[in-house]
Amino acid sequence: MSAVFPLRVGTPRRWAHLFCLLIGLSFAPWSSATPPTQAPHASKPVKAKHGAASKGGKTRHGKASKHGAAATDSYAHRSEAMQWADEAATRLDLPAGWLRQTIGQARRIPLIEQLVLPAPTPTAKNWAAYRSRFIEPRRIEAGAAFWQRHQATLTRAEQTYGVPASIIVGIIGVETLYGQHMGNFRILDALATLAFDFPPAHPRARERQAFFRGELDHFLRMAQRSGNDPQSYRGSYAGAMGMPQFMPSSWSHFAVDFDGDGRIDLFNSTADAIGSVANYFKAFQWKPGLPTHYPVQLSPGQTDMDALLAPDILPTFSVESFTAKGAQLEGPALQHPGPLALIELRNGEDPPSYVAGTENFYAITRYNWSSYYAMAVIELGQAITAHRALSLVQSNAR
Ligand SMILES: [Ca+2]
Repeated sequence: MSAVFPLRVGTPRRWAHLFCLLIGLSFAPWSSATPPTQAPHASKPVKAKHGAASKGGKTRHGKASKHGAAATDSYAHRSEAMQWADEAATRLDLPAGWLRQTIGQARRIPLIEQLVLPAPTPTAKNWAAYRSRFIEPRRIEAGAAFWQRHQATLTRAEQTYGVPASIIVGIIGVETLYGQHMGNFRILDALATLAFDFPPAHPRARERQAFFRGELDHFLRMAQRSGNDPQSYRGSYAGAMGMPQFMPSSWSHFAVDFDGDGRIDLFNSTADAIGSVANYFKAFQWKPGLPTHYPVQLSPGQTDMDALLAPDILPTFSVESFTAKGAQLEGPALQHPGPLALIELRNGEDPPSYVAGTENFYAITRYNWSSYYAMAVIELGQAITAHRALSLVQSNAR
């Protein structure tokens, strides 16, 4: 799985573009009209977004099709793609005829080539604005209903993997609004486009193209193994799939059959989605019982901000060194056993927000490499927990 790669602060939507240029990630995960999709990834960060499919597009031939592809954009007509298919059949030990046929069915989607490029004009980071997109009544209510409906499965996941229900519910809520927005691009088209036609204008085009060729490998293997039609899979423009928006490599490495029906289905089995999210965090060193973060007070002029922010979000400081640098903690935080990071969340023109992030905060950023994303997941989970408690009080009062 991914090498530890400490980030500066997170990267809400278009801001992510500039940030990605700096640190070598490729995608801006968020669109203003839609929830962020990210993708748990096996070796490189990938962020995707939902709803981009609705933008549609026209082909260069002037004939519009759903995602801007025309029949002539089929990879059946591309000799290098078919050559890749022949090599992949040997490398992956898959039937050559099946693989040639599958790649021949893939279509190049020009819209996706645009979507992976960094935004020309980055926007100022704003946690308050970002937060308001996810900590919202309809998502909280949908999350409470999801929790209620799948309470036994969530409890079993917590017992099995040590990951609290609130985090799992927060992830699936931020990712796809509990399965309501799983993306509508054909995964085969998306991965083929990014594997064979990754835009050279991207600052890390070569590396990203190699990454997507690896994801296409994983996708082909899982589709062939499942017996499903590879064209039937749909998801984000970057190839993220199902309720938790797993990339194919994450599906291969971390997805689990949590309803025991003998197969893994992150599209239709909520239990498989819940178990897979929990298993992902267990794999990324989630520590059962450890808080994700604590409040922190910073005194102007008395805090060594440069030193505290230098490690980015990687938990580095003991409580003693954290407080010695002027970051004030209180209550349980003073007994925190592990390392801490100073998490800075910018608020546009207003002063930034800060928390002391633990190793579990960091674990959430392994799902999507953004502290804004992690904080939204945590706060959505907290808001749903509070909503459930209030509902319980109200029902007891009746
Ligand atoms: Ca299953």
